[in-house]
Amino acid sequence: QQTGYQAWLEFHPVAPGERYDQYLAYSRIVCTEEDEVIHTAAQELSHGIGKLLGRAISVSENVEGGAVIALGTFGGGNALVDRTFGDETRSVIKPEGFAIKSDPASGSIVIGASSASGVLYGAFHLLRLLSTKQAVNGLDVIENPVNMLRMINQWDNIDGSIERGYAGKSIFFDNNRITTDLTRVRDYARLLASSGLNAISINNVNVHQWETKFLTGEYLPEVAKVAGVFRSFGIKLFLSVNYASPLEIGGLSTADPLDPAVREWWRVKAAEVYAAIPDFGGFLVKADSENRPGPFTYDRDHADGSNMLAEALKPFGGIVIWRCFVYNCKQDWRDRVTDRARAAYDHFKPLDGRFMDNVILQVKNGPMDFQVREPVSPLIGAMETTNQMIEFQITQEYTGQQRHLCYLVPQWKEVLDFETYAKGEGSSIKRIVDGSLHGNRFSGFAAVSNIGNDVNWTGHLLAQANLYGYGRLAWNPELSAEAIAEEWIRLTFGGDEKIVSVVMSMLMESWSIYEAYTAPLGVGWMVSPDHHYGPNVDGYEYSKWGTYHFADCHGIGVDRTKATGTGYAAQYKGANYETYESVESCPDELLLFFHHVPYTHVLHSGQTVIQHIYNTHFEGVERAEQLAVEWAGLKGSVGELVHKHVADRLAEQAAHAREWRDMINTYFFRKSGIADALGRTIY
Ligand code: GCW
Repeated sequence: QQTGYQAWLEFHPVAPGERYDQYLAYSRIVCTEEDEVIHTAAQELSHGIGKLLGRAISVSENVEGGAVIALGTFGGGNALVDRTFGDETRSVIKPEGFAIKSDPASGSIVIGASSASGVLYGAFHLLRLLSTKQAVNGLDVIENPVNMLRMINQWDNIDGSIERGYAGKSIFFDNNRITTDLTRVRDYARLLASSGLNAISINNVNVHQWETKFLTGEYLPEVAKVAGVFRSFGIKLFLSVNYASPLEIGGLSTADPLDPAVREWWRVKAAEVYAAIPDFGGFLVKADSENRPGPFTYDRDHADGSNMLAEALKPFGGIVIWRCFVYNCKQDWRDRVTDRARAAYDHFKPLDGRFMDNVILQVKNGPMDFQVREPVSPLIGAMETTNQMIEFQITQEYTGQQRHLCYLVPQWKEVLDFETYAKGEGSSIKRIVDGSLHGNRFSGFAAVSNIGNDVNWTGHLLAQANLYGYGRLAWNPELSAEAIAEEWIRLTFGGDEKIVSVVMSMLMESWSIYEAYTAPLGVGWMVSPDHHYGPNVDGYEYSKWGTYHFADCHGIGVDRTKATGTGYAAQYKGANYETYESVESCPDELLLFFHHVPYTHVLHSGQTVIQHIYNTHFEGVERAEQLAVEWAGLKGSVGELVHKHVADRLAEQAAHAREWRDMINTYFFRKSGIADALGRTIY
């Protein structure tokens, strides 16, 4: 039962009449270079086209004769590539970019790039055109990735569990060993490369005892094998490392970043890692965060800590990716001054200018933690001389855990398009994380993966759209959420227009539906503690995690204004600060993130806060039920097993949405004593 295993690389056969004859014209794939990644590209073309046409297409070195698909690097020896692309094209292709052009003389399609990975991305691009049945005569494509680092973070543990994983166990680790059969890892590498990604860290940022040993001879040879699999798809391997490694595996008595013995230990360690993996990417570090060790223990700061690692990696071209998810996770709920939302900015902004140029700060998209709705992190863009990358969460920790449908690309798009005013107008988040605004040496995207060893990778089949969409967006943040969804649907389900339109509307509505029946108006949390699935309005209200809504009988929300609150709003620049500071101009969807207001406060929508809560929760459930109805209409159009699988998830979602609705509505009815204007049932 391989349902969904091929994901967007299913290559549904092209029917005669659907350009079958046009595609059939290409007699072979011409590849003349001896390079692992280019060979991968040729094999992928041969495999994909073979499946599309239902007949084998061979790979050959013979450039002459007939219409072919040729691929290679500029000046790499493939005569068709060299003949097709002149200096003008070559000069606009960046290291991982590619060009695809039809050669009118021979009728061939030629893929050219300046690097082997560019060739691979070009091959996957062509396959995407073919699988979505597009015309491929007269092609003239030029593509360059907008972001340099396009990375996936696994939160996988050596025992096979996955922190915040909702799709089975790890494909990398099992029973305290690195998996020896790497077939599935290879299939994952294909999925990642075909969506445009180029980097992966394979272990959880919470690095526990056994994973700390990945840096030792006990595990390095196995890690190197995994790196080898990813290498053939142009993907660089990184490891999450434990800041206290010198203590835990080095026999030192300190991990103080300014201690010469500690620095020396990391230098030697880096050399060992590079001896095993010459193209190793670098270290990903969660330090002084949620009880993980870090430089604070030694009264040092995050610049000291990250620079020490950067110095060790520098001779080998490695980088340090240092996470900014640093806050007080032992807060007293009675403390009304400390505000978790402020923490990343308060910790890191003063350090601007102190980081080595091979350090990148990885900042979560919002100031809290991947809630269904948060403002954009004010730290992104606020450090002019520091490399930054953004972190998204593909795994749906707070957005339905892949039991509910929540297509996250629209949320990410909103974040990327957000105007920060970091350097005046034109300072959107996407221009900061692509490195262009501040002229950074390194920058890009990272995201927490949503895959596990479930047959369909992501638990909910439709959650594959988030993984695919993340890769496509990292390649080009200008792509629309709809365009990405349409590609994904066509690649996954084939070209049936009814499927395209139904699934498209389901995906595009899903984030707003999930938001409607869960935590209202940007307030967040209200989930069951620890596992974070399902409603619990006060679950985090009297906890140590800095996650409060302050609902009482009069009103709700967190006053984060400068005038009367925690001052968080003042971390934003220019018009953003003014917009959020004022209760009049603050957008409805973020009102309770920035302000504490009475239940009778009237929103821009014209509704009171309490009536908004009731309305969205009743409507949210109806809309969730509607998703199931829409999907039911596809019975017979999609495979039976897939249909049942998704139908089951949607039924569970609708039932669970009712639970959310009734708990939230009842809670606020009891707190406020205000009845629903429409007299619907509240308990
Ligand atoms: O979202 C929280 C999660 C933790 C996670 C942490 C982080 C890996 O609940 O499970 O730890 O964020 O991002 O470090």
